[in-house]
Amino acid sequence: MDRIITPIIVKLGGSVITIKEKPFTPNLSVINRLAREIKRADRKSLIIIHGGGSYGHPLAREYNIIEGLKDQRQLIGFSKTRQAMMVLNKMIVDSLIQQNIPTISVQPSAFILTDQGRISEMNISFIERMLRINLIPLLYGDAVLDEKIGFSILSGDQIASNIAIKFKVNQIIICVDVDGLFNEDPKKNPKANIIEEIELDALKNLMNNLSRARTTDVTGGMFGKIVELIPAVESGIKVKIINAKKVNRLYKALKNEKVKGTEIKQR
Ligand code: IP8
Repeated sequence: MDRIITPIIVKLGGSVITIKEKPFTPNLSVINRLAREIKRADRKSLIIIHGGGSYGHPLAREYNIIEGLKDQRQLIGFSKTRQAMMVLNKMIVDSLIQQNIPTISVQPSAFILTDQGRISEMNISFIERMLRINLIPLLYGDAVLDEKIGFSILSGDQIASNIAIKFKVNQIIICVDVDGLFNEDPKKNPKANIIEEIELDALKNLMNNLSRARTTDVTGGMFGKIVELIPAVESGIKVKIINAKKVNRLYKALKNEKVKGTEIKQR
């Protein structure tokens, strides 16, 4: 069997692929454009992971899935959250297949188990086999079974970080709806500057400025993202945060061309 080419991981944030303020509303024009950019970039070895956006998060919040099973009434919420993610996932697979990208949807809740929200079991051999024959695995943040608390929410960022470490990837591209990390909260201070490059130590200091409160994500928005990505950066993986709502940024990042955004490096 062929040797595996080191993949790049692309995380498509929920704020990019859905309209965050409108429950269950996909941003189809963006999804389709991103599929075209991925096609044009023509990378053979790629793992794509998407977030929950206005599909997974409202239900996860309504039924408090992240805190685990405390009340039987949450069960239907667990089902609905998983189902909503599959509905969103289908639109993204359809769009990628439309571009002739050989995408295979991989349901995280069917092969990943958590222990109080942290990945405890994950069999990546299927993903590895897909990569060996140039299939593109597509995963997503999901409602998953949990060893201790029954179930929980697993963010796409935690999946991205874990898989990146397991496959020793060189780079994770994080697609969000802002231009990158800023030295201050740009929503509070419009004069805030974008940080083009940051090392891990400086990032840890900056973490205090990343607002936790305003987010609609049960998994913590930008703050939660960074926390999840730190282990990947610590193991030498480059993380690039870009605004994928802007045309061609994902394409350029995939082609390793210079693109506006924030690059997080170990040192
Ligand atoms: O948007 C969360 O994934 P994320 C998925 O990557 C659900 O944090 C089900 C809310």
